Amino acid sequence: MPHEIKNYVAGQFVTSKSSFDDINPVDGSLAGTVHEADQATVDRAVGAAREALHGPWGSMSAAERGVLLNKVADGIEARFDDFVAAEIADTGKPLTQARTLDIPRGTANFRFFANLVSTSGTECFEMGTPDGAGALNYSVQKPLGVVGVISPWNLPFLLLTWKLAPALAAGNTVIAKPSEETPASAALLAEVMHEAGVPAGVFNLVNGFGPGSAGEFLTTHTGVDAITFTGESATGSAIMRAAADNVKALSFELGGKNAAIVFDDADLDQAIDGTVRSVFSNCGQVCLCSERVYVHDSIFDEFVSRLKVRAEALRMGHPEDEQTEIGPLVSKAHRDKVLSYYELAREEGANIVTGGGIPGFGDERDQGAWVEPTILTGLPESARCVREEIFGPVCHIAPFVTEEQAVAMANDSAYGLAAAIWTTNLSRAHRVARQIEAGIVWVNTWYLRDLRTPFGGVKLSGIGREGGVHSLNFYSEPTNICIKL
Ligand code: NAD
Ligand code: 6OD
Repeated sequence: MPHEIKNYVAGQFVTSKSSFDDINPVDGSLAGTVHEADQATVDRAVGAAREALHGPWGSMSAAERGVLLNKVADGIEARFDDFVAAEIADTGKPLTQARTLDIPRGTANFRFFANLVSTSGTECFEMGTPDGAGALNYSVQKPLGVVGVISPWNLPFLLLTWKLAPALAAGNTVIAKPSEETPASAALLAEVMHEAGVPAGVFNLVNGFGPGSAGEFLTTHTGVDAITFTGESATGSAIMRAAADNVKALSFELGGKNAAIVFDDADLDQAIDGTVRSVFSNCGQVCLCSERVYVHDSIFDEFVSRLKVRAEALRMGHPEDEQTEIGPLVSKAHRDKVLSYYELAREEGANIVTGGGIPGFGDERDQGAWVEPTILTGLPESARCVREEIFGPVCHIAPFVTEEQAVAMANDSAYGLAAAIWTTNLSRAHRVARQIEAGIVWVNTWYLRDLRTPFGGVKLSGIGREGGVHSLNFYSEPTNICIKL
């Protein structure tokens, strides 16, 4: 039964005149109808958020906000299966992944920042003065104000809550705009916020698109103090321009074209397992996925043929099937983009080791957004398929001979989000990791997360860092108070 998704403004669920379809990418069926927020709805949300800054929310201590956010986490846990079902209906991702990663991380995000903010303090400096009496400097940490949270479709609930939780923990009020492709889990979250007793106006939800819709209304709104955004680098540029007029604070987690380097001293079983995960997880739709794999010349052929066997063995299936390892892409529009890169790879002279097309099922899934896991070799480093983010289940594998060459190839990118290094040589691991131009470097693992660590990218991959105190530092700012004694 398709669901109806409303906006949530000033503590009320509101409809609008215009709506759009929420499509299930497994088979192209209608998952729901979404009310698109117009300018007036966004204006009301901004007004409610500003008012709430000065209401009960503004006078709560960090510890009291923490209690409320832990209640939100309890509410997500109580409706765990509903959240899993919503995430699957929007994305087609395997149930096993939604159950073990997406939804548990949403809960963990709230608990982690609720607890962190409750135990955070500020700095204090005693200073000398000419009269010998001295002075005391201390700072009070204040929220930024009204924060617009704009999130993408690939890990919808994980990435939305990764921003919402610290923004709220730090005392801001928020207006969330989830991706138009994946609005369902955010709508459930609005219900949980409501039931948990989060004061009206503290959390608002507006649905819609980017340009000419809720996204642009938020980024150009003079009542919004900050924008936190995860999505494509080109969208980041557009938001930066839109937000420039009233100098909003910006936090950007953007695209990637991540490298993996497999040295000849790697534990090959471990490197292959890890590369299967880092290339094909979530059907390649994780910003951290490896799209460029560099393998030492002496193990290149063995690596390629073993990865091919593993890619071809990935079980494509219905998300609800516990055996399923890989689902469809998020939409047919995104599939067109990924397929256009498969075509471009052929034009650029790639060797298609496996995949390169659309799987045939002979059932309703033929109406969905499926593509084959794909491995490419043989392209020059200048090829567009090696330089541009594809964001699908695909990688290009190239050989290298020296460590210096591997580092240079990995760094030869406009992006700099994450990298994975596979080696058993400890000195090499340290030496190479610090030379890589990326915000995150994993050694002998991939996507292993500690929520306290800095998360973000360099170059086109973003501005700033999220995680632990880095998030709290973005979502709040200190006022220094100097007291002459
Ligand atoms: P996208 O940039 O198309 O959309 C992201 C969000 O921005 C959506 O909510 C969309 O409606 C909104 N938006 C689009 N144009 C806008 C505009 N002009 N003004 C305001 N809002 C606008 O990204 P996507 O396709 O949803 O997500 C995939 C991209 O996100 C990939 O590039 C991926 O690498 C990146 N990503 C990065 C990270 C990270 O942590 N660095 C994490 C996840 C995804
Ligand atoms: O795990 C996280 O905290 C995080 N921000 C993951 C981002 C994944 C990108 O698709």
